[in-house]
Amino acid sequence: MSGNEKGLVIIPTYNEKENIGGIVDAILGLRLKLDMLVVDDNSPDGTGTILDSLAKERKNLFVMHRSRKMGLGSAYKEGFKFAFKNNYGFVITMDADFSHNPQDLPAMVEEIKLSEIVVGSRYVPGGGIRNWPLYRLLLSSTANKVAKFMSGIDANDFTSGFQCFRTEILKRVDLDNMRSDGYSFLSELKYLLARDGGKISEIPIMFEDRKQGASKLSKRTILEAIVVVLGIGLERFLKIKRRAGKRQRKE
Ligand SMILES: Nc1nc2c(ncn2[C@@H]2O[C@H](COP(=O)(O)OP(=O)(O)O)[C@@H](O)[C@H]2O)c(=O)[nH]1
Ligand SMILES: [Mg+2]
Repeated sequence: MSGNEKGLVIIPTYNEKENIGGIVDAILGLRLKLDMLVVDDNSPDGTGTILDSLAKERKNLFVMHRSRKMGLGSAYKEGFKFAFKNNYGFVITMDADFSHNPQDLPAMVEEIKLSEIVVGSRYVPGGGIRNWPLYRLLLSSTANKVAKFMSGIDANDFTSGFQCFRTEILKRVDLDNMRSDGYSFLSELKYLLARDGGKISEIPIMFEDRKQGASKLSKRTILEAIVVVLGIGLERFLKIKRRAGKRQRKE
C-alpha cells in the first residue's frame, strides 16, 4: 500500500453525549492520517447536534444523520459505502464510549499496511476485558472459542467491534445481502471475509466497559449476536462433515 493512503474511522452513535466530544478529539489528536465518520441515529440526547458543531471546526470529521435507531450493522454499511465513494484505503470501526482505546490506533494503522484485516482482539496474549459483568465475559469468551473451533478460522475474537479492513477487500462482500443488521454484523463480516481467503491479523487490546452513558445493547441483542456466531460456526462445521461423508461414500 502507499504510505500516503488515508483511513476512515467509523463510529456509530446512539445517545453518546457524554463521550462524543472526548472520543472525537482523542482520535483526531493522534495526528494519524485518519478522517472520522460518525453515524448518528437521531439520538434523543442531542449527540447529533453536538457533532454538527464539532464538525464545523474540524475538517477531518464527517457526520451522517439517520432518522431513527436502525442498528449497528446498518450504520457500518452506510459508513463503508461512504468510504468506497471517497476512496479511503482502509476503514476502522470503533465504539464511541472509550471501550476501544484510541491509543491502540497507531498499532492498528501500522498493521494494516501488512494485512487485509486487523482485529483488535481481547482473546490473545496481552489482550483482555476490564469491568464486564461475569455473564457477559462468559458468554463472549465461550462463543468466540466455539466459533473458532467450528469455523476452522484462525481468529480469536469474532465479536470484537474494533477492527480495520482494507477497502478493497470490503468491496468483495455483498453487503446488502448479509443476514445481520445489528450487533452480529461484525462477526458475520469477519467470517465471510476469512472464508473467502482474507487474512486476519490480530493485535491485543484491553477492552474497558464504558464509564459514562448506558449500554445500548439489551441482553436479548447480546444473546442474538452469540446465536449468530454459533450459527456461523455450525454452518461451516456441517459443510465439512457433509463433505467428509460424501468422500467416505465414494471410497
Ligand atoms: N448509529 C447507531 N449506533 C448504535 C446503535 N446501537 C449502539 N450504537 C453505538 O454502538 C456502539 C456500541 O454500543 P454499546 O452500547 O457501547 O455496546 P456494548 O459496549 O457492547 O455494551 C456505541 O458507540 C453506541 O453508541 C444503533 O442502533 N445505531
Ligand atoms: Mg460499549
